[in-house]
Amino acid sequence: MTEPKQKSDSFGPIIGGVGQPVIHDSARKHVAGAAIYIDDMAEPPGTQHLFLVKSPKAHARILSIDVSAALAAPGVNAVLTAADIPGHNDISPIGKGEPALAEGVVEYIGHPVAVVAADSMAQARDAADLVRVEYEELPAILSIEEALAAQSYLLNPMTMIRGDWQDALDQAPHRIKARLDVGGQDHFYLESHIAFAFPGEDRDMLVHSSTQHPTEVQHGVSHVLGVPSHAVTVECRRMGGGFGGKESQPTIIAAIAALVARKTGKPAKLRLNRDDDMIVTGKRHNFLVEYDIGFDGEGRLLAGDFLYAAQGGNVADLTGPVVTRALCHTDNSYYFPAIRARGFACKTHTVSNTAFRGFGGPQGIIGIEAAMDHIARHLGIPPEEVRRRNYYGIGERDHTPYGQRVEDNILEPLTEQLLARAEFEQRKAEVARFNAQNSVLKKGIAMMPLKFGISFNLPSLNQAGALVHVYTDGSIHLNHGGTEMGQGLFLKVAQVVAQTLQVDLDRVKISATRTDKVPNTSATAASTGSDLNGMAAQDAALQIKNRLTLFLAEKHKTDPGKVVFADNKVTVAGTVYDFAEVAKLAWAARISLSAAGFYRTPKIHWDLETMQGRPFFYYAYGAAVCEVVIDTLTGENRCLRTDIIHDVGASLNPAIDKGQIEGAFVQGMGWVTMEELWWDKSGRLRTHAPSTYKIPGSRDVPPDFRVHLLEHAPNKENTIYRSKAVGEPPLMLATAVWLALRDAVANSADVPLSVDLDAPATPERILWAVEDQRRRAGEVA
Ligand code: MTE
Ligand code: LUZ
Ligand code: MOS
Repeated sequence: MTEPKQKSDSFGPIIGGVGQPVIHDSARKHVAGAAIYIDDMAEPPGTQHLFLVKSPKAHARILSIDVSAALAAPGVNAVLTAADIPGHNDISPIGKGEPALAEGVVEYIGHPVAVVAADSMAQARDAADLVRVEYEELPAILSIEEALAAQSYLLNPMTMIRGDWQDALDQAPHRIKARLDVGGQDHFYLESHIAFAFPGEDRDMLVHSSTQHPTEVQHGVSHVLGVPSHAVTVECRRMGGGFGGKESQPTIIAAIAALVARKTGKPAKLRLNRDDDMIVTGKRHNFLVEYDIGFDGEGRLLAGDFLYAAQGGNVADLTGPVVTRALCHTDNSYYFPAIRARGFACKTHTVSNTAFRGFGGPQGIIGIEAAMDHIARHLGIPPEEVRRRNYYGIGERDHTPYGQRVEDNILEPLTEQLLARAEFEQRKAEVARFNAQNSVLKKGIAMMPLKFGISFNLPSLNQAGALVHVYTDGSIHLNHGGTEMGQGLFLKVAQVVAQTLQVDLDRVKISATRTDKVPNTSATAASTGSDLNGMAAQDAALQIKNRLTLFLAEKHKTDPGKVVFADNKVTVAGTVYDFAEVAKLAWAARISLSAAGFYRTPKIHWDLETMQGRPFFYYAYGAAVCEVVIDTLTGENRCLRTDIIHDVGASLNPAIDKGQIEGAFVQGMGWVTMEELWWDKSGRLRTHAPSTYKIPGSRDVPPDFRVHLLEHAPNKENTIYRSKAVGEPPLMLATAVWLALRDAVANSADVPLSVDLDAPATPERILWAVEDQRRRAGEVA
């Protein structure tokens, strides 16, 4: 990585332009503790600190709420419930009927019932215990199986069909059926949910929210307060991580903070502690996956019938689009001549699950990867070979189950490169040798490809705006609809503006996302932040550049084509201006130096009913090889080496992109190996702190970790500087760790057999799988 350097006077490339590996704009502030997060903001006198009163029942009717004892407690200024909401108690992102505070019924353990506002957090927390709520318990549905049996759904079941799948299945020479349980995942961002609301004059409200989606927070607050959108301003400078957990969930937190601010007339801050964050807010959906697949003797897919059932929790939230994306990734990189895929959004009395990096894609992909592994072991063909035989073709065998053609397929050359770099064949032989010599430790190795669709599955969300001002000293203010959660979006967009106006990066001021600067934005999600906001910012910068160009051409009585922006200067007819001089001259000539930019993704369309269309502008590709070792006596395991080649098109910032790939992979590894959410029989989450919920630490990172960006691979579609989205896709490459663990389990028995291992592959599950493997091998032998 490079830091913007002092540069010489000679003409050259700008510092910090597109493609340069510039460090994150806040990197130093992050490590020095100088970056300001919402909880670091100075608190005005009178600030109210909030604590939630939460349901102890999974499903119950609220008979009465008595707040009198809590109200009388020291420091307490208000105790509010749904009855105090002046507007509508609804913060749904898509549908209807998702209350900010429980009303009439509670639907999960942790459901916010009331909020206590006090002079300190400790006082609010103590008083929360004094709120008396009477419940009448109702029957609860706590699992996917129970929901399927009761047909308890949040949305109508979805079906995606291509070809005569039933006939093709019946005719197939080989057929296997299996079922896979796929666990959820807590986001575990370092900064938990927080909102700080400031009441203004009239009925105005300014809310600082840790959110990926300021516009949705604005809508939620405006609904709950019963005021127009123009009365609510939402600001977010940065999040301490979001990972999808702050796509829809911040609205609840912000609406409650704003409600208190309105009722008390004082600033109000709601910050969830770690336990409350894990108990009160949604996670990655756990899925039940069933597959029934038909294939030929070479392992080529002929047909598939897939069922994806997601645990949605108490309300729909984003479960519909998550299941849609799972269905759109049933294929991963593989061609299905015929297929049916069904999706179920199950309603359960558990916390509402939500977006999480990959957004259903990981659950879709792990299903087909389990099936690939299954086919390979059934036929005795190497799994990587079965995978490659099923890759989408070029110009043929290129239709996805949802009707989009795979036009930018680079799977085969990418795989070739990876297998060579990873010395795959040689290491596979070494793994076999190791296993022949060791009875307790067993190794496994696996390769998997990845194809991930880029764009929100809902076409209307693929739009963005930006606002650029040039000041007369040549400095530039940049604002756009995207939010910063550590992924480097602000930096990438600033690089785009620097590149477009040909000025050094340090001339561009990165500023907090605000709903009054750029309105009606989409969530920063679906990895589209730089694709969308980069284009919108470029549009704004180009408008200003064009005005400056016309102004100078006229001034010098020459052709606009003769005006050249390069290296902080503008050259026209032999005269060289500093960029700042041009800004000052243009101002004096009364030329506007401010512009609003806009972008919408072309080519995409989607039919919700038939589940056919072109939902994705393009695909991001990648592949990974992982080698693991397991201890067959304890189930303990370790990823020893990982090789990745990932496709980011022409990278906007290779340092940031590499960091995204490494981070996503390790987060994915946590999902498939160690992060286990565990609810007890009453529906209470028992893993709600780092003491019981294990995320990967620095020593879980593969000791030999080789990440490469695919080179010379500009996006074939016209994206911002031909780059590709990177935020989510590499998470799914961690499925290769899980596949390698399955390989190690298979290798723990003398007879080659298919493996039965769910996700996450915790030490217990690996141990059971090894025992199961050896037992079945014994039966066969
Ligand atoms: N990287 C960091 N450091 N922190 C995050 O919260 N979120 C991920 C990914 N990378 C995240 C991250 C998710 S879920 C998405 S959708 C993308 O970043 C969003 O940002 P982008 O569209 O700018 O890539
Ligand atoms: N679709 C999608 C969405 O593919 N990714 C998302 O993050 C998303 N969010 C909301 C609605 N649809
Ligand atoms: Mo990312 S799950 O799309 O916020």
